[in-house]
Parts: sequence; C-alpha cells; structure tokens
Amino acid sequence: MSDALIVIDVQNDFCTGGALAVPNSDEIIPRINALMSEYDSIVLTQDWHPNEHLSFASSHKHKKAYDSIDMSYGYQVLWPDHCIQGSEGAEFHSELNTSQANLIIRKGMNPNIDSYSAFYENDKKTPTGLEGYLKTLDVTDVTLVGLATDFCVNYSAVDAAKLDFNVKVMTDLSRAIDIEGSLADAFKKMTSVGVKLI
Ligand code: VGL
Ligand code: ZN
Repeated sequence: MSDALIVIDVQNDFCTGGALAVPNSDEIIPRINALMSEYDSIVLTQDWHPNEHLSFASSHKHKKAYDSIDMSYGYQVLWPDHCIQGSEGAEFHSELNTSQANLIIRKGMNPNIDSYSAFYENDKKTPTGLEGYLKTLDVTDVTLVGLATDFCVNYSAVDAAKLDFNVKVMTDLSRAIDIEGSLADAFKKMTSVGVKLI
C-alpha cells in the first residue's frame, strides 16, 4: 500500500505567456512543490505533441482555436498549437521541482489521437503504461494536481477511479481552462465516479 502524487502538465505552454495559458496557473507551483515530500512516489506528466497534431486548430481548414469537431473517437476541442515535442513551451515550468520525480510520463504523441488522461489516450483504449507502473509499486491511492482541472486532471482522475485507485483531486492546486461549462461538467463527472474533490 502506498500513495502517489500525480502532477499534471505543469508546462510553459499552460502557464503565463504560454500558447494555451491557463489563468492563474503559475501560483499553484510553489505549493505543489511543497506537497511532494508527503508522498511515496511522484509522477509528472508532460503533454508532448508532434507538429501538426490533429488536436491543433491549425491542422484543420476553416477551423479556429477553441472550435470543436467530431473525431473518430468522439468530441474534440481544437487547441492552439501547444506542447510541441522539444519546444520551450513543452518544457516543465522552471519553478516546478522536477528533481523529486520518480517517473515522467509523456502523452499525446500519436498524431491522430489526443490524450488528456495520464492513463489512456482519448480513444479510451490505448494505455500509457502508468497503470502498470503504479500497480507494480502497490500504489493504492493517488492525488492529482496541476493543469488543467477540466481537461487533463479531470480525464486522469476519472480513469484512475475506474482503475480502482482511491482518487483525490486537490482543486486548490489545480487551475481550469473553463470553456462552455467544462469545469462544472468535470466536477460532476469526477464526483459521479467517486473522485474526492478537496
Ligand atoms: C490539456 C488541452 C490540450 C491539459 C492538454 O493539460 O489539460 N488541455 N492539451
Ligand atoms: Zn495537448
């Protein structure tokens, strides 16, 4: 039995000045760092897209950022180009303490499928390997913090609950994009699968 802190996507592009900046995101970083010593393992995730990723509005004619479309795997919001592999925007924010991390997991590398969750791509069946990592270490409890509450934190928390982890989301150490009611929907969804919002 052990617990893990999963820090979602604290990367330059989601912070002030980034391509997909989440409002007030920088202020959570010092408190996330302070939390790390309380956990047996620390996992960091990194959104890590190839150029011309299908989740980018720029990959679609006549579409602009924050429009949405239907993909083969369902509804998809189209984003500004962000977190491109090897770019400055994809780096962790310089204030995030990365030296405590046991594992850094990258996601969103398949050019045709977005991947909000740290556990599965958005097709809901291609695993990232994180479940195996955590279960091998007898992790039973996971706490999620980071960016963005209504997308990657939400999807990761819901998958973790479905995979039978005890799941907490620290809402005060997460920040949301909040488009078209996405934050309220995320709270509803997380609560319905047993995620504890604290
Ligand atoms: C995210 C939109 C696109 C996130 C990642 O980290 O929540 N949101 N890619
Ligand atoms: Zn992304």
